Amino acid sequence: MESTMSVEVERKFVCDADIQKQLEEIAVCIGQKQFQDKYFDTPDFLLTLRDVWLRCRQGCWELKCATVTKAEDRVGEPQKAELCSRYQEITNLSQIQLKVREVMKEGNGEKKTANQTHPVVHQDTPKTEGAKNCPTGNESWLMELNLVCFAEFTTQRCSFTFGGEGDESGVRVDLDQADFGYCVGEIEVLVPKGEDIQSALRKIEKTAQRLGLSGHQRVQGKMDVYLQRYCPEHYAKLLSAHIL
Ligand code: V4E
Repeated sequence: MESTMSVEVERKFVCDADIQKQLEEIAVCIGQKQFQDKYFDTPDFLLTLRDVWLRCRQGCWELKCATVTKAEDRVGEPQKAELCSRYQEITNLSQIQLKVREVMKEGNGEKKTANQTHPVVHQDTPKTEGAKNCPTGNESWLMELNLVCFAEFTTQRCSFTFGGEGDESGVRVDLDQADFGYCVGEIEVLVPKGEDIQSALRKIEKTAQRLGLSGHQRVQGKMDVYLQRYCPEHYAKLLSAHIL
């Protein structure tokens, strides 16, 4: 049975035409695709303020949960770790619902949220074509848990891998272009739950060196830019909580 839990270790980088050209020379393009993401949270951001990200991508539910806090991430090899994010990924809907309830229960210990009616503040969000099998946001479990869609965008993705068994085996590089006009690259390794993260961090570092990525600055992801532009209140709260 395919595992529905793994840890995604990734490093984002600034994507430009040179990197794309370089990847075409040293890696294998494994395809291009377009997908629409819808992200859900309570109106008072119970999930994302705990670094938990619920999304529906082309009809498939996924939950990403931070495996370490930002402070823990600075212990050990700080530079390498800070550039790389690690999130547990859950793709089984029952497990997702269980985890979401668990996170909300913890959150509700601090604050009662059920039936709150604060509007989610959006500023002229871009219009994307709806994917046929994506939920409309009124599925019963979403309503029961007071979950609403706070971000929706479409991405064009070009993916690359490196052949062989060497330092770059299992490494994937994605070049993403979001429909609201932001491009970002990601070097990522998917680690089955319980397996060695350090090896993934080393592989990412090697790949970054090979691509000539010298910057030590954290690069914004699509969600950072989306929230900054269209949901400034939500963005400010995540910044204050050191989530972004
Ligand atoms: C915003 C966020 C998450 C949602 C997914 O973000 P990301 O991995 O950037 O999206 P995408 O489309 O590349 O997903 P993939 O196809 O790789 O599964 S999960 C965690 N965050 C917060 C976050 C953060 N704190 N720091 C960094 C560098 N990225 C994301």
